Amino acid sequence: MVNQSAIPHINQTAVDICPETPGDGHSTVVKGVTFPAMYAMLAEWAPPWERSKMAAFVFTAVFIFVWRKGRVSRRGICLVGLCESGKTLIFSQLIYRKAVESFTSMKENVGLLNIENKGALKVVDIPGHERVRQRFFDNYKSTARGIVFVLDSFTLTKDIRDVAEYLYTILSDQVVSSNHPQILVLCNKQDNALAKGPQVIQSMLEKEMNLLRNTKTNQLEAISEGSNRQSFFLGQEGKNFEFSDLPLRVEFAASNAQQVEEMDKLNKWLHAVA
Ligand SMILES: Nc1nc2c(ncn2[C@@H]2O[C@H](COP(=O)(O)OP(=O)(O)O)[C@@H](O)[C@H]2O)c(=O)[nH]1
Ligand SMILES: [Mg+2]
Repeated sequence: MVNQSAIPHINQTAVDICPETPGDGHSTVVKGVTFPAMYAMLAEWAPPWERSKMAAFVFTAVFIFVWRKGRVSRRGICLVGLCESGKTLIFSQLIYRKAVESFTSMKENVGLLNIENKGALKVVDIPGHERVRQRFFDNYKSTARGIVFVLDSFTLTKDIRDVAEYLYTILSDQVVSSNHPQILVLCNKQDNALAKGPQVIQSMLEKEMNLLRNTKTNQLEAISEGSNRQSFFLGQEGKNFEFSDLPLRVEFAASNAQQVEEMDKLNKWLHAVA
């Protein structure tokens, strides 16, 4: 947890803001008139043969309106990853422009990050502890415009199974699959001489996610004959797992959170996503 009293408030910061209620601002009421009421009014004037065309048009317009509004209103960036991967240090570098020593946190940190010409993003540092991380992610996932999955590029060899499990859970989450936030796998702690680079990490994770997918598929088929298969099967059937087969955009980048200037890939990605 970041020591708040020691931190200058550079941007507007808002620690522990409640997440937006999913669906907020998605109402299709325009100045007190609902779309169904508008349609009924227009339908009275239109000849009968034009009504089905009009219904299709209104339906498409409402769909685009709601979809765009949902995307525009999602301004969250979730920092996720195992404990000790560097999430809180990255959070403090982004929000306070300085490194703050942190200890294992059981609570999220929330702060606003202004992106030039693009408005503010709400950055949320989700605790990595296995017992609490899902609950916090569930609170914020529907507001996520982007998800930064942080990993320690040095300890990855030892932690590969845990890292792949957590990443698999996030990528197969139903809200994530339907909202399509952009995903960045941030290969942190690159200052360690034995750290693996992003390309090697990508192929290590692809191999591990492939094994995991086989295990999960076999387990599920053993108990329920594949009825829930669609909800977690990632990638393409009949071939090894690859990130490029996902309907989500998943990118890989390197960082050293101890030096702000070595976080430029993350900053560029945030700028593109905002
Ligand atoms: N050498 C090095 N240490 C880092 C880096 N990022 C984080 N750390 C350190 O790793 C430890 C865990 O970082 P923290 O941000 O608390 O991890 P979190 O549990 O994911 O929030 C702290 O001592 C950080 O100073 C990095 O890029 N390089
Ligand atoms: Mg932390």
